[in-house]
Amino acid sequence: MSYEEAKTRYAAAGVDTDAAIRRLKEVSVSLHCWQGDDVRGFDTDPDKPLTGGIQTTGNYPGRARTPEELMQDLERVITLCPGKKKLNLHASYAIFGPGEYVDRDRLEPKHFARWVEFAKKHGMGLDFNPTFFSHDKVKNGLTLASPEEETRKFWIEHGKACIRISEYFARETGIPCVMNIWIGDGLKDIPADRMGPRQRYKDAIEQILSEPHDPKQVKVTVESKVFGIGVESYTVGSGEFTLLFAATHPGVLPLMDNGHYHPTEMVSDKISSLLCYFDEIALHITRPVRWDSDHVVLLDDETREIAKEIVRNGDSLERVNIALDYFDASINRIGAWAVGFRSLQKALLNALCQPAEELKRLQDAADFSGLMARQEEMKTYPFGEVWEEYLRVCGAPSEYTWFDAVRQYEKDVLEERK
Ligand code: RNT
Ligand code: ZN
Repeated sequence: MSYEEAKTRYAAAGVDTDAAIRRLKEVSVSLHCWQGDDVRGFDTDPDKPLTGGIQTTGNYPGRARTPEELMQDLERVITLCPGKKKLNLHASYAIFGPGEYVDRDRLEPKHFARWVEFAKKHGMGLDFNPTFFSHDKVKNGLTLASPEEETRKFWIEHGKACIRISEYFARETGIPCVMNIWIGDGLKDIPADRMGPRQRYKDAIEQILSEPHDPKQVKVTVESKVFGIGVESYTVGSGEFTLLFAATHPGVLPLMDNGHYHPTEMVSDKISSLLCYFDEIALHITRPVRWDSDHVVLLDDETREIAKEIVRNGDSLERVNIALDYFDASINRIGAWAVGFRSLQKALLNALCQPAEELKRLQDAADFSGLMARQEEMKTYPFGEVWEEYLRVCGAPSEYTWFDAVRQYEKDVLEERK
């Protein structure tokens, strides 16, 4: 079947596939830098353990070890992925000059100048994350919620430095920067004091926010979590905590990571609730397998459903800041990166190719058998041809051949990294 035939088939269902393709081309998805090097970064010893309750598993050869290697890999990934991208950086990816080093509380825009150059070269905006993990000053698993004044102060200064860097990103690229606050602070076992750490965390974020910034340019988000490895009993930044923090602090947006909820809780069901109250929200799209394992995003049911919720309801697409968050060290990292990005693009394109108005009408008319049948019919529409057309329009490689480039890159570049 050709694209023209697929288009006609969709048109008969009331779906304009050309319009869907045009629409998706304008949607930016934030590509996380940390899939390329197993979340190690460059500012501390890369062999230091990853802390904060997150974990990368696997030892596939070819990990990026330097900023140059990471940029080289990112360039490869970018060419494999259709659609508009932002680059999502962590503060731990600061690039120092020879002999230069400053701790995280002293980071400056200049330490990210090469990333700005990279983003400009690729016409991308930049998003940012303070890095509250994998560092000596994580004390007893705590950062912003630590009972030690000095520890807290260090991390507050880090947060403020990151606001200044985010402002710089927005200014330089002309695209607003989403700055996400996530801390892994928590306790392994039953706490005696649940309130104290939360009060300290609240106060610490407020201090970070006191750093002058334009909330239209630097969009501060707070990410919740249910539990982390080694901190199973208590998480300071729980769902209620972060959602209410965002709700009570103008300009702050909630960020939902779909690995951060109990297994039967679905982020796809939460998006519309949050959009009833917030002008904008943010997402980390990942694939939790039994826990927050951060497996590579696939075109699975929940990813499709999240995508439908993002594109539904008129202006929702403008109000959701979409980012990816996964890290798999057990397979070719370039392939992992691109499979995740391409899968999300497929889910979004598929969502844009649904007869949304008709489906809503069926629901409102209580025609539930019709609704079920129609939704099932749409699953076997010739979506593959629409996807191919989108890839063509974006100049990205076809679904039938794209992985050859990954194999070739592995041979030419990754295998050389010994
Ligand atoms: C951890 C959070 C957080 C991190 C990144 C590296 O559970 O999901 O977003 O994955 O900041
Ligand atoms: Zn996340």
